Amino acid sequence: MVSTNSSIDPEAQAKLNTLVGALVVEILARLGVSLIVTAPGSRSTALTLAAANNEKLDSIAILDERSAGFFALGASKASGKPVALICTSGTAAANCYPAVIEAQISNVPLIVLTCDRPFELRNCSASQVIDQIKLFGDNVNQFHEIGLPENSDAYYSYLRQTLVHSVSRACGLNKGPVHLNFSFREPFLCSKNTDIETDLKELLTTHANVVAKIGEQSHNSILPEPLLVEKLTSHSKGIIIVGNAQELANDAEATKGIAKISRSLGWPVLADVLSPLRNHSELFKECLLVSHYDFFLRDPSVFNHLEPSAILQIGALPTSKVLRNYLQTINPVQFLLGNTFKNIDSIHAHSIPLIATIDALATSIEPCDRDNQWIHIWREYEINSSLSIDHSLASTDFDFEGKVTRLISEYIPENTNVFLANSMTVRYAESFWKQNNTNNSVFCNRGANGIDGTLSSAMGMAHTGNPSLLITGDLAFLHDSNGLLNAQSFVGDLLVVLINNEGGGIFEHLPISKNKHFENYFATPQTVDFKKLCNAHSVNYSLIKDEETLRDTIQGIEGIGLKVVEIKTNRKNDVETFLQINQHK
Ligand SMILES: Cc1ncc(C[n+]2csc(CCOP(=O)(O)OP(=O)(O)O)c2C)c(N)n1
Repeated sequence: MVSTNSSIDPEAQAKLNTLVGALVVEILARLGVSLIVTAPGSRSTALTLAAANNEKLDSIAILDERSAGFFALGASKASGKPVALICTSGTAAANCYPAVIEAQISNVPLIVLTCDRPFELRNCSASQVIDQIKLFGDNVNQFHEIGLPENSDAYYSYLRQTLVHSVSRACGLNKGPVHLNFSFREPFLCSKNTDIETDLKELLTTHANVVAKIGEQSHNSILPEPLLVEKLTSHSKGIIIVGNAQELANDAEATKGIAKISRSLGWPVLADVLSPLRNHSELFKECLLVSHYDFFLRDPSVFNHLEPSAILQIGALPTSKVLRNYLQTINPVQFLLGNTFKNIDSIHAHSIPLIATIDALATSIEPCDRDNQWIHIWREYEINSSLSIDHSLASTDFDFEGKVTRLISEYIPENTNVFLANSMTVRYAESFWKQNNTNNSVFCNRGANGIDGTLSSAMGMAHTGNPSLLITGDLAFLHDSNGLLNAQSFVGDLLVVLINNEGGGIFEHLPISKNKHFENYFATPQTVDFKKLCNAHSVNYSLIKDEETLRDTIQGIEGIGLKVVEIKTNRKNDVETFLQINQHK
């Protein structure tokens, strides 16, 4: 046991808090947490200082907890590793909620450490106290109320094993956020004369040892039920739909596994832009990768030629309403491949869960007899659609958002992560993102579809990682303009392509666009001057008006730092152009 005096002695209390904070952070580092995002506050002093002092991991301070939460979320998505978030008590903790929800739906291992008053200061009008017990409800995999620091071997063992349990709940098969609520009694900072180092060394030697880095473990393969494999392979006319499968970004083997399944079954793969597959066209050259389903399935007369008897679905269905309508009309058997026990059937199809990992399914399927005609028909539709879209876009002005998106997919360099904002950004990308062979990963907060936290998520994704590109609408950007506050501590390259159509372009596609209250209550155009906004945050900004400048900017992404490029579009014209292009098939 380390030597501290009575816990009511202020100096001993401060020392105990400091030691406990350091122990927590050290254990997290040893469990595989490599980044901690902190938000300033007094109650969290011990944890924050420990994060700042620990050389085994990276830490970054972010003022706004909502941004901090999304920054941590983006970093965890991109790395596939657990990321921790530390904040103080009160509404600070509540501001992490949107990111927690997104992490829960998207299976992101976010470890939220909120700090709280000790029990004697709760429920008595003490300042900055809210009820933080189970604050995030069922939106976390696990909640732990951590007992007040105590200088005993029993306490330190309890603390270590609670952290082990929490990280394993965050990183297990069903990944997701966990919430630990820590109470700390004042004071938090030791006087300069107190010797911490000797006790800290002893504490870490005795109590920080963990058996393994949970956050870096890969999961075992899960073999599929043979009977279901038999049923799956009995269909010669099938398709594979890979929807929102962002996690494939950190699983190259699974991506190759999908290509192998496709080859073995002889089934084309319809790939949403939210899986990395569209950026791995080379892997699918022996079978077929389809990107333009949203274009050619608009015409129900094609359903007769493209009627599969079975579907293998990986990830939640793509956004495309056109695809959903097609599936509901033909109503084939759907095998829902996954290992998280999540219901990914939002159309209540004639479906059955196929519990397995992709690699295990890939090795369970022997090459089947191919129906070459089946692949040929799909290939014809895919090629013709791509040509038709290119043809239409050639005569379309630069300021059509669909064109900007397609150009980005053509010019983006290899090893660049992409983040797509919600709203029309992700929809235009689904329709216009061209297949390429960059191997790039694509991310989007598609769990809860929020327009909040967009910039911060992208900054988290890009922080100390690959050069990255965010495409965002103006409202999504402004919703999280506090993310710009982190420009100076951000390390990396993030090019923000800001599509400014002066409001919510998505609502132009809805009947409400004809309502007299449309502009004020739905489109809600803002008056912010983006150049001035960027200047105020010392962030690089430029306005782009032509294809060549866009190309040069994108191709020069490495070393760009944080830069915002604004492209002005017209939301009303965009609706018209989008409809016209889709009618030209
Ligand atoms: C947090 C949150 N608030 C509100 C919405 C509803 N919403 C969906 S799209 C949208 C407008 C987004 O506008 P913008 O980012 O400019 O993109 P555009 O529609 O022009 O593509 C709004 C308000 C939401 N999805 N999330």
